[in-house]
Amino acid sequence: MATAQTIGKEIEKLREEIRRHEELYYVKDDPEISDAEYDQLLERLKKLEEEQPQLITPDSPTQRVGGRPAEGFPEVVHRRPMLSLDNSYSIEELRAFDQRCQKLAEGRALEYVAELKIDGVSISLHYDNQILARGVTRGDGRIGEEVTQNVRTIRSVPLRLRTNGESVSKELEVRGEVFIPRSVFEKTNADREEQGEPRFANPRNAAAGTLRQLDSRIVATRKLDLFAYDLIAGERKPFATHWEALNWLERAGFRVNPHRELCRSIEEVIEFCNRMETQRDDLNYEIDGLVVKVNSTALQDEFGATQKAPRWAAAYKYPARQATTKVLDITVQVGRTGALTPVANLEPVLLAGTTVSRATLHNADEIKRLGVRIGDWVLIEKGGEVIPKVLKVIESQRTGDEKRFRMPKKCPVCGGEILKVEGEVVARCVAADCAAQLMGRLLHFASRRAMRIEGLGESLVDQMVEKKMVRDAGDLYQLTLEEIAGLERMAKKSAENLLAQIEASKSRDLSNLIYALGIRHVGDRTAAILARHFGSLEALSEASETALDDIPEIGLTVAQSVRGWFDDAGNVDLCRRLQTAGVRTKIEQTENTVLDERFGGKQFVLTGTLPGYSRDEVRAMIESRGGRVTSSVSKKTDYVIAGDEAGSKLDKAISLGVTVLDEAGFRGMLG
Ligand code: 0OX
Repeated sequence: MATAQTIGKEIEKLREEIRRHEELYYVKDDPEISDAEYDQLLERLKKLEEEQPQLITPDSPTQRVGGRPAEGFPEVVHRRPMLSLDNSYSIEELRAFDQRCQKLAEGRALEYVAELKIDGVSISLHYDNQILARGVTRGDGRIGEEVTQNVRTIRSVPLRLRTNGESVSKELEVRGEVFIPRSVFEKTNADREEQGEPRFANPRNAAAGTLRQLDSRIVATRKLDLFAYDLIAGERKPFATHWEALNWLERAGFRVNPHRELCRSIEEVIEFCNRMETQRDDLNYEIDGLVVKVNSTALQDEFGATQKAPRWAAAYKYPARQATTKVLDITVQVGRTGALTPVANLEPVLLAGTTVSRATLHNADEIKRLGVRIGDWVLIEKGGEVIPKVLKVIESQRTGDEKRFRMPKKCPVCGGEILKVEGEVVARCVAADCAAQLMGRLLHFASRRAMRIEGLGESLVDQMVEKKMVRDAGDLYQLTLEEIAGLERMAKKSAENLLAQIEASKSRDLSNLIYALGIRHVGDRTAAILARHFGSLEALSEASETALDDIPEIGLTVAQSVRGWFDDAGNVDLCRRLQTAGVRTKIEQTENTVLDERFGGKQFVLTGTLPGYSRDEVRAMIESRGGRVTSSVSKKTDYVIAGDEAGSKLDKAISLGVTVLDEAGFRGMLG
């Protein structure tokens, strides 16, 4: 029998454990357990405290809304606390939420708004006279951190609200969820790995970590995004319904998640919930459930809140997409840069509707951290990345027959040397003639954002490399119809189509070609900047490291990488053969000169000084992207870039409703 004393001991132990995980999660952005496991610990603590309410202390993790703010940014007290949500884990619990609301409504008609629960971090945005004044993180719900500069880099946060002639309150607060799109999350982690930094565990940690970056230029590169979900004017809600508030937010210039529904009963909410669960993987952001809110703001006020959460809203959490299975083997893949990625080959298991037989182990450090061995039972999770990841080893299932895994000393594909640079976590095959690297390079060359050679997929490239038909991308342009038609599963018609695709790829833009070369650290945007700056492959190949580093958007890492690539005789030969084959290597008059649609055809006015740039530099950056710089502000002006000691042009811009960017905003726009 559990006595009050033994329960007391368990409570203390649980609190300690939860506090430790909260610190890992909220302060260090480096959780050790899954959310579901954390929720279980907290639920257990709540249950024990309910049994022994006299043991509840104000410092118990059940008595606060969330984690505490990290150091480094000024603290701000939220005027209205940013409450968290009560979680439901089953449809029955959702119905119970409805029952509670029905009771509180005392017979009055109830409507609900069902929204997606974006797996990001909540933020509060303050607008004074329609201008963004402050962005504050949720923090512990009562006190957050001021991260205005970082928020400004989020493109979907309007710096000025559009009022469309409606009168609006002088002080408005917009709340929303900051998140990192899946595609950006994957790239961010790949970059971090390359720089020898630890991977973010999930998109939410990536968003939280990014928002707390002290350098807003780094934030700008991460492409955070925001969905707005709440509107407050002073202390009150300005609209009669939440639905109207969401629509107003959209009109004011915010991104409001399009997957939302006005429901007349809880059954309609449940239907929405089931429908969205099947669409979950098609979204470019992570969701972990949905949020149901009472639509009438008068009823919201009436229902009020508990210490922790409003009574008029609830979160429904989708079941965790986790499964346990056995690691049959660990193999190593070699990518186009020679990077070795260990992969767990799993006993096939059904996970969120698909059969999973592989999970990434990322790198040797990750294997060490997890302690995973061949033959282990592991917990895997399907999260923001394309392939599932191993969360942890279930040590209690070990038999003693498990085998430790060691990263190979030689490349598993070509037998070549492997190099691990001090401070980097990734080991690479450095052999120049590695077939796996060549395959990766060719697939990258043919990919959509590069030379877009449709039909040149894995199986064909594999055969071409195997038969030594191609040694580099230049050889693709020497292939004959007979050679292509001679490959397995290649009908004459398909061979003709592929040849036509290869021919068509010769006239892609210079920026596509530069990206296609696969130079490390040169993504498609950097490639576009280089193309515009140098105008030809030849000029780029001759650029010194200093000349490259002098380009405002190019850093030293990229400059060194580009120079190093062109210093390699094999690469110079590849460029020469591409040119001889008739591949376009110059910017042509006909080439799309608008690099970025945000600048193309837009009118800019500069006022004041930007400490990071000279006026001429700012002008050049705008014009090279297809924008125009004019001297006076008018209704036709699209953006005013206001630096230090901005003059009357800023006042005029504000009075005319023209979007105003400061230096951080401008950098954000440059990407
Ligand atoms: C989300 C999300 C979070 C306002 C009332 C209680 C919580 N993660 O997408 N919070 C809310 O609502 C607040 N809505 C959401 N959609």
